[in-house]
Amino acid sequence: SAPGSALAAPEAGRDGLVLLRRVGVVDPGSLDDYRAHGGYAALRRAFALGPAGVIREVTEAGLVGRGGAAFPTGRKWAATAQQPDHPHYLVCNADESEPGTFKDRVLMEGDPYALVEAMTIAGYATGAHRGYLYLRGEYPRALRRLRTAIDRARARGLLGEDVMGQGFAFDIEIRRGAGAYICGEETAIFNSIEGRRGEPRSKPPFPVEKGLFGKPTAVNNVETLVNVLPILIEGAQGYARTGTSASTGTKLFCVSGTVARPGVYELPFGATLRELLELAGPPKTLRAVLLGGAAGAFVRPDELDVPLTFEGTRAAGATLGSGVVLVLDDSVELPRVLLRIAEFFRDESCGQCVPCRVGTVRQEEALHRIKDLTGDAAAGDIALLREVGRAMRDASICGLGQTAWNAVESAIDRLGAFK
Ligand code: L3W
Ligand code: SF4
Repeated sequence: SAPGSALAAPEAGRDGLVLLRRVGVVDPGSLDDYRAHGGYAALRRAFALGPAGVIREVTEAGLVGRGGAAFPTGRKWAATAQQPDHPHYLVCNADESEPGTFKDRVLMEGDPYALVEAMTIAGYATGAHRGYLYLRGEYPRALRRLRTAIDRARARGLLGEDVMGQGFAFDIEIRRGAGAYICGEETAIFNSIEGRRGEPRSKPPFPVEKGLFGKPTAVNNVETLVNVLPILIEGAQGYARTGTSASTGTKLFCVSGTVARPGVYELPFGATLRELLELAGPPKTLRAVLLGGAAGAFVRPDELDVPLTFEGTRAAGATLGSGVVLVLDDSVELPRVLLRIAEFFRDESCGQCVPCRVGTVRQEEALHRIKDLTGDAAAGDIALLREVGRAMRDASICGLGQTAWNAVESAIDRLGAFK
């Protein structure tokens, strides 16, 4: 569809909803109700296509990862499927912990069978017979509903030794996180599942080659997996008609902060930030929007026409990340927000590598000082922030350290913070 058309959000009616279409409609505890609303048609189609056919559809649909990095899902699945080493594993990253992110929770609580079905399809495509669902520890309702969904699917032969009587064995085990942000990093998840400290591993080797237990592993975010259902039902071309050519389909946005109607909104890629804010009820005096979460960047009120696509936000020097849209009005004290972000990264750094372990502490200290200083002293600390930020970005092992300076940098350069 054309960018901006068919805007859809729960508040705006259900037309155009793809990922959220069953949320709030289907009984999340009932497998029969899920089937009555189209459930398990995609898995049936997957068996008709065969594993290579499923990967072809996902690739042609242009699906890219929704955890923030936008890596092509079809390429990840193909790389996993072709590995000679066995067994293969599937891991669903449901450790949703990015500040301001709550979309996967809505999917898991509102439509848990969809994730179970999507994981089964991913396992079939990649040659995995075991899937681990790594769930954020603070999501007790999602845990209950997913447990029930897995048990009921197994009881009906939709998981287990012979899924749908098709001779394919697949089962899902839930593992819970324990509150550490870093355990959402894909290789830290492996360590956590294996019973080790939740610290990231160096990449390469990438998980598709050496992942969980050192075996080929496909890791996908919840929202990414749930997209596979409409792809198989509508076909790659039908799916790709929504969105832009480089960002196909729809995206879930987590809108919070000073808006009248915070919540999860589903929009076709290509809608603008302005259109999203209109749906959520923008503040009268907008100061900035933090796009992409703590690892993201600030957008100014004069930049609201940025298209919400991976390519559009990148061109504007921002990022879509996992879909965080944190709205700040004029009453906000920017230095306090920045300090809160810095504190978060200092707290959540796993401490494994020096640039991040030390850099996140130095960043927080400098922000503390700047808050109380002006003129040359502040300029000196801003120079220090830049130097520390560059070291973290260039030399950290994982995304946490690499992005820990993003928001602060954009506040200084784009919003003129501390002037
Ligand atoms: C095979 C290659 N696989 C890359 C795979 C890689 C991973 C995916 C992305 O996430 C994002 C950041 C923030 N052969 C490959 C390959 N892969 N090259 O592709 O990889 P990568 O390394 O680009 O990113 P990442 O470290 O997985 C970084 C976002 O994460 N973030 C926080 C997100 C939080 C949530 C949440 O709470 N739900 O999503 C913080 O940094 O946007 O872009 O699978 O193995 N040659
Ligand atoms: Fe740990 Fe930070 Fe290094 Fe990542 S960048 S491995 S979180 S210390």
